[in-house]
Amino acid sequence: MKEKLQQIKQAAFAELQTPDCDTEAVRVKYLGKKGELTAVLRGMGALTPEERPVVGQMANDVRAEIEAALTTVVAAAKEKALNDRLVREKLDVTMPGKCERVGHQHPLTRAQREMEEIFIGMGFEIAEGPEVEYDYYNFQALNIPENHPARDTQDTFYITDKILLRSQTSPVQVRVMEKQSPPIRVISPGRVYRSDALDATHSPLFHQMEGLVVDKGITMSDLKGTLETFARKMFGDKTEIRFRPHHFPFTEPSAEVDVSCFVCGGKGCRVCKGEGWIEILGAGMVHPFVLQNCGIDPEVYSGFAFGMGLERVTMTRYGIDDIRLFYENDERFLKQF
Ligand code: 2NM
Repeated sequence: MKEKLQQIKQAAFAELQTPDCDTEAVRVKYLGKKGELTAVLRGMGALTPEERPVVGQMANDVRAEIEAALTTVVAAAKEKALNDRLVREKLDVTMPGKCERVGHQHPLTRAQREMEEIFIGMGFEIAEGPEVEYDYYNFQALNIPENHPARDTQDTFYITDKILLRSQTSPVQVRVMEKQSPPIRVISPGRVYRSDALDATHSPLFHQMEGLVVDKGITMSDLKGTLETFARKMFGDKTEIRFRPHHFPFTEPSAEVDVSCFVCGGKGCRVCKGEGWIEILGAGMVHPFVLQNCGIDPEVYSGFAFGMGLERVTMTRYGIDDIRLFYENDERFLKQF
């Protein structure tokens, strides 16, 4: 029996020394309820009374030694696992950080936000509406009946006979006039569409900002004052504006509006092509028919409206010579703003 105990101890120690030894299995196999050491203790009944305490003591010693060895091996395994992890997850806190690349607003978005701020400062509200519009709102309500020549210059994309992609943001203002009664002060920025081939100055999708004011006693001088204030905030305090007679079906009288060149101040340079003036806006007094179409009595109320292309304003401002640059998302272009 003593030899058996020595064998158990040696076998247990040998197993504990094998690499990646399953310590729990060793514990069960040798020290468990059905383990080898327990089996020896069960057989002690066959011993003489003199032998019993000796063998019992020895069995206890063997158990203690195996337990001690187990504890050592388990502790060593834990430490090795921790060391492995520390090596694997090594972190050099002195390394330079990774720099996140921060984006910024697109030049068109910036121009739009800037204009919005200027008009909000003058008491305007922002109005939005659908890009897919009824022919009625885009043309008819604006005094452009079927077969009107303005339908050619504003040729757009048709979804059906009666539904199209808006060619201007004025339909938004028609919707505002239908819903609200004066006083009305809104701007409507947004995407518009024209059936134009893409080249350096044309795009089938571009952006407009239109404005509308309707109230009792609104006159052309309100229009001039509003646009002058806008132009000076947008292009500089010294900017002058100039009205030239024009024709739009939805305004009467109508004008094209120039701003004095913000580069040369009016002397004539490359940016204004020697003119001293840069055309940026269309404007006029809302046609009585348009007011009437929207349920506003033109005998009581009058209004002015204006519209400009965001691309055009932004191109002039930054000296951009090709409209396509706005839509290509080439970082070499976008980074410059
Ligand atoms: C322009 C030029 C002139 C305009 C007219 C209207 C409405 F809805 F009130 F009739 N909204 N915008 C207008 C007038 C737009 O863009 C060059």
